[in-house]
Amino acid sequence: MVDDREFSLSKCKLVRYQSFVDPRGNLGVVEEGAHLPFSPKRFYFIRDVPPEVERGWHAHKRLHQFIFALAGSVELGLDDGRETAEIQLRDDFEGFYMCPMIWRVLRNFSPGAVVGVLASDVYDESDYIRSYEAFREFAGT
Ligand code: T46
Repeated sequence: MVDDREFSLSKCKLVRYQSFVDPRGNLGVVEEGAHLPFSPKRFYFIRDVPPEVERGWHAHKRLHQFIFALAGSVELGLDDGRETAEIQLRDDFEGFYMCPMIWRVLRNFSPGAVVGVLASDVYDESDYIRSYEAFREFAGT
């Protein structure tokens, strides 16, 4: 069981990251310290999601992540075992810092959406909690 006061939705936040927009196009910057409260060790992205498909349906025990729409938009359904929230991310230089122990569902990917994720650690299946009941038990809620 983890200390649920340590990781809750109140610890997550929308973060506006740096942008440089000029006639040549747009350049976005996500940097440790300035925008991320963790050191990223991994980047992955999700694209070509068919309409109506939902991804996620899990939580992480220890992983911190920063999720942002590189193109299009996506909705995040979030649950810390006590509270729920819905957040829409768009390709507007704003991403979502997600602390550990948040159950998440990604849904309503817009056509052509590309979702980028910076993660605090390398891939580790044992960090996933893929059953909601187990998540609530682990969270002690
Ligand atoms: C998350 C949401 C936002 C790897 O082998 N390495 C990786 O780094 C990742 C992220 C995935 N995989 C494999 C594991 C599965 O066989 O790729 C396959 C699809 O992963 P998953 O079903 O977990 O995908 P999503 O979109 O449901 O979840 C992903 C991340 O796994 C998860 O950490 O928070 O995106």
